[in-house]
Amino acid sequence: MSAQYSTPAPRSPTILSLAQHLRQVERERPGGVADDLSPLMNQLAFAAKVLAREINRAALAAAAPPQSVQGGTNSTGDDQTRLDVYANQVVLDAFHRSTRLAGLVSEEMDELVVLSEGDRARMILCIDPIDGSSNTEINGSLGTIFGFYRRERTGPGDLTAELIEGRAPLVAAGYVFYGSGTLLVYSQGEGVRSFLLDRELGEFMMCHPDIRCPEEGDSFAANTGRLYEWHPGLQRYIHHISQRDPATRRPYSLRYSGALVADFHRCLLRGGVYFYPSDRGHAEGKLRLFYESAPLAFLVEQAGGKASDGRSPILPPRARSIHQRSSLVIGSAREVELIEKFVAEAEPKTASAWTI
Ligand code: FBP
Repeated sequence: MSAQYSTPAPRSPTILSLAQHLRQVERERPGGVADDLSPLMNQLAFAAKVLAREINRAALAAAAPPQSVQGGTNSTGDDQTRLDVYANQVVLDAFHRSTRLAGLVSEEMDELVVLSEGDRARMILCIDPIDGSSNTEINGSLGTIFGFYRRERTGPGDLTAELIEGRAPLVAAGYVFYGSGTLLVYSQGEGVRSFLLDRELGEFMMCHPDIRCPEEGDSFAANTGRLYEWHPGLQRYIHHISQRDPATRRPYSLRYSGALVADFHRCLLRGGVYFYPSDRGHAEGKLRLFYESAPLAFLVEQAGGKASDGRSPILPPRARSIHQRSSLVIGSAREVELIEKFVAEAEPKTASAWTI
């Protein structure tokens, strides 16, 4: 006798792929950002799958010198690894037939590349194809960081000027974290979600439907090797969080992986703070506004956290060039505020003395 199957009551699906989620948002918000974003996010997810496969074997490739560093130096003076160059090409290939993308800015390319002047090309993608490049050869965590900036109109125009003058606001952002699993975390302005790459299905599957960043934390991520080149307020902050006081969760633990994406992901899920201030080697900070600091600031604010340059909010990005650097303090709201308080209290009377 065959099994009797009763008709189950309709309920929201627990198994949801990224593609299904994007279609769902399109249906819920027709005619908005989602229409442009869905095909672009699917193309980005495809590029991430290709990179995840390559990154899986990056340590092996790097074991055969001199292949590892073949890239030379990028426009912001950083070494380019073979993987940086390869990843940049994967991203270009993934979007080169896109009718929705007007232009692309990458850490690995000097200038913005115009892709389409068509009447549906409203978005500009700013991307760091490989974040944490120094981890490539040691099988460490790596990431990809991206932001979609939406133009006021379509058609020919000076896209670089539109970005720098703030005429193309950030409307969606995220990162891919190549760690023990491959996670894609993103927001299009209605909360933060994560999707885990199921290699058997070849699909990004919903993992966290609504990520909230804890208000407080007990860990920090920073390259303390540069402590004595930092703003005095930051030096006093490190002293403060190193004192024992269980009531205020001190001493904090240091968790620094060499990859912003990995350290930020920990702060986003567990609470804590990541910061990269200016130092002797990086007068304006190290991280680039349009494809590192601003996209992560968009995400953390969507999740209830905060992001600043130690004094003022990162968003909206204020820049003179597409590769503009900024100091970054990001993570749990209370922890970012604590750093801002130490900086403000230590500001020398003559404001020009220290950059943060
Ligand atoms: P890349 O995008 O060139 O990798 O630079 C960013 C980054 O690697 C971050 O991921 C990381 O947090 C930081 O720089 C590490 O810098 P440092 O080695 O100076 O601590």
